[in-house]
Amino acid sequence: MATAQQSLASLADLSRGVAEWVQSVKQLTQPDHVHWCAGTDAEIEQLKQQMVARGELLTLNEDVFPGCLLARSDPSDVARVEHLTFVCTAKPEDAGPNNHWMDPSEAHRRMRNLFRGCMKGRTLYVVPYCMGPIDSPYSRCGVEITDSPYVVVNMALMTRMGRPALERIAREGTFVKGLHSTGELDPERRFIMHFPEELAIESYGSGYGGNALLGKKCHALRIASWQARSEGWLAEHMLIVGIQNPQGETHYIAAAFPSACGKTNLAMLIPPDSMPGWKIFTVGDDIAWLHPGPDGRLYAINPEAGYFGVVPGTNESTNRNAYHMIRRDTLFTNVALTADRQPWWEGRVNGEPTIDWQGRPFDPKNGPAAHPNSRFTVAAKLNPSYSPAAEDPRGVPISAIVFGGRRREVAPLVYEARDWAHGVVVGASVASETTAAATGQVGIVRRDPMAMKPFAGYNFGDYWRHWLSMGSRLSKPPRVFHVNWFRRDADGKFMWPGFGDNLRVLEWMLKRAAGNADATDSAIGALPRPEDLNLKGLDIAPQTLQDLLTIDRTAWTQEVADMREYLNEFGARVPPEMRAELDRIDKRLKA
Ligand code: SAT
Ligand code: MN
Repeated sequence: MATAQQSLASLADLSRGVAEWVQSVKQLTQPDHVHWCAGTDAEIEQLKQQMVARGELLTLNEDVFPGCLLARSDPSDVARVEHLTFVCTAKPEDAGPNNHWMDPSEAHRRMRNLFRGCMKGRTLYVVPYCMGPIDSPYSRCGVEITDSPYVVVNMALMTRMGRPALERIAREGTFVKGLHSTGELDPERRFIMHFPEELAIESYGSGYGGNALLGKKCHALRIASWQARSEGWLAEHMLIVGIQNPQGETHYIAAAFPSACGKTNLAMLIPPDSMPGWKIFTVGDDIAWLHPGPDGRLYAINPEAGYFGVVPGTNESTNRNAYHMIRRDTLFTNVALTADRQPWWEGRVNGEPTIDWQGRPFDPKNGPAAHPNSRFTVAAKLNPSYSPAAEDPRGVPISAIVFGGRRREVAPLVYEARDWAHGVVVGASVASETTAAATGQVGIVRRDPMAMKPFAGYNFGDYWRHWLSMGSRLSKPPRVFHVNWFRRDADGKFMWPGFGDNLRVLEWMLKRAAGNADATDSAIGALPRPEDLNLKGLDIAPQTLQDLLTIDRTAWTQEVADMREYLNEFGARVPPEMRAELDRIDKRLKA
């Protein structure tokens, strides 16, 4: 205890700004104890053991899943809550129609009422963290105050957490303030508030990932996107992956897809047997911070240090890397259990569930055994395809940016934007079927520009303008592509095999970027012809491939009209260049 107290005192001494803020939060929330997280393995181990002793974490089969634990959330608290997530800027139009807005003083007043006395009987944890390599000029720090040890354990996996982060904060004198309490887990008393002008986040009433691990979506996307706009960079919902060809050259791609649309799988892709010599290196699976580099290229860092991935569907053939990675030292949330206490999920292939995600005897009448948004939290370093470049403070140079959504129709397998400005319109027109990652109906197609609909911390009109302006800061901008792995045929079957075979599409992109792959020019951009793709060893009917690579003029004319209408929601803030791009596409569709 004495050493814990000493370490507490010396950590607090590191940053007066943090200590003062902790003091004021302590007065408001009235915890029984305060614990400053140093971020050591021993500290996290002890925390886990306390949670196991209290029944808040369950141990799993140590022979098969060593070091793994299971958390079960409240059944009403299993996903992000977009309807309860607010961006609180002084002017409502700065948050834009893409966000829910609340006046900052009203939001603070409400949150103060919720936080008042909420930590009585609990421990207040001070969690200093760094988003990005600790020595990167692109990294940014924050401090999360939380009363959830589950959040602490997750933050220790997902960020560079503890003393080094606090030391950096002391040096820089600035940090993002995130205040979180699980409260009563009452959906009626749940809010996720962002104050970008104050670099502050207040979250109450949920313990779920994106609502509660404030370094992730709240800081690294909503607050960071706001900062990035004023500082000349981009904070994006993108995986970063290095692709090494058989000649030994590695090129990096950043790709934006909505939640639960396969970012983790693409980031850890296993090349098909028919593509020997190809290797994949994962830099990140969810978030990219992108900066213009000294050579006029765009450089990316992954602000995170771990993965918070969707479990169902993970198996030896869909994602072998992830399947092996989550065999040890992994925190599972809301999966089912087998009779011998192994975690189980739909699509695991092996084993049978006996206990469902809510701890009840499994009965198919109650729905799936694992929650469709059940998650694994695991350190990125355990990924067999983890790239050492993820630690490079300069980041990695990006050759191609890829946008994609989950769409049964309209969008072809892949197409390439004409130039950067067209690429911005391609990104802005991403549409996707909703998934279990957010509360609400699943399978509804909605616009999700740059896969940032739930995460852009400011008005999309201004965001697109910022994206356009980034083009002029880059003498060698990445090529921009759009993909759709989820096209279905008339029988509802997926037309493209996806997973490892997506590498064939990535290969074409990299060849385009290097100037040595062909394509046909279409109204919406450049499409590969079947012969432009590496199809060796791929079992696909020629007609299916043809259909995947053809655009339907009528459907696309409608798509452009829909897009125009969508842009109108943002009124005068939409850069005129975007409407001009749509006019150009329209004209070509009609020609
Ligand atoms: O809940 S998270 O936002 O962390 C995961 C996701 O929805 O992408
Ligand atoms: Mn995500």
